Amino acid sequence: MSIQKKLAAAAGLAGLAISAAAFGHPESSLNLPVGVTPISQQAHYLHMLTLWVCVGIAVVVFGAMIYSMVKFRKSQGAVPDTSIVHSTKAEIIWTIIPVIILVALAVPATKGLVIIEDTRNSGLTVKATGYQWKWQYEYLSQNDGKTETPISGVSYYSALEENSNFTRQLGSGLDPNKVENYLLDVDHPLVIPSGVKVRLLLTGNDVIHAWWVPQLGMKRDAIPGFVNEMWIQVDEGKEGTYRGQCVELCGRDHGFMPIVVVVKTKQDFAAWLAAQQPAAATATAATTASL
Ligand SMILES: [Cu+2]
Repeated sequence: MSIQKKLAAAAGLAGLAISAAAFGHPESSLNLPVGVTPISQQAHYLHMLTLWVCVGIAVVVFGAMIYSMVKFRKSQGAVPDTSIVHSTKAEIIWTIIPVIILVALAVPATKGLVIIEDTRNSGLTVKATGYQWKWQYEYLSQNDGKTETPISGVSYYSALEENSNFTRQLGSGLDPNKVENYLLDVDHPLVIPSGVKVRLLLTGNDVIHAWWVPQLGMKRDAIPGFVNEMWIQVDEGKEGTYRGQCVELCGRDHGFMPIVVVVKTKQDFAAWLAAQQPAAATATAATTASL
């Protein structure tokens, strides 16, 4: 076997291995994650549906091309065809079929978009503000389906965790490989309950940032002067820690403002929120007293 053929075979095998890894493993870094919210699962479903439609089209188109090139090659005495070129019937068929495929894909895609934009009937509203280079989370209100209850004084900054921060400094002499969740950990994560529709209001205080946690399926810009909104609802039983990053190039330390979301059960979240409020109330009282 020539070197070229060996290289081609090796490349083919590597490609197959990568494809198998990408599609066979649920947490593959090459494929879109399935995620833990209805939106992320819907996005994954649409992504895979479109992928397999594209694979089907590629098989048909490239199959016909390769078959035609091999079967009707000049050395076999093939002569140019005159029936398909400028055939109105053929042109109508190859226009209508792609239109049907696109419309068929647009229906589930539009349904998904409508769901993504529907932030009504949320159980918790949190405002996230992007700063150079950290996030601020402010818990605004809770809704039990009947009444909207304001949450007072629960607001905090979420910045890069200090081990990552020390290690990242030029000439720190520290080994990033020894820092757990290097550059993907914060001092105060966003805490939300599972099984509750959480509405997130997004804005920026200086430049444009963007909030993205892949497992939650949502990414949206945080723009100064505007309030964007989105919602996330983590499935019950999927409590845990989910990580993301600012995904808008927002300046020198853009790579150092990660996002961490801790999802707790409804009961644990209620306890956490109650624990935050006395501290917030004390801090407010102290500020007022000092004025
Ligand atoms: Cu940013």
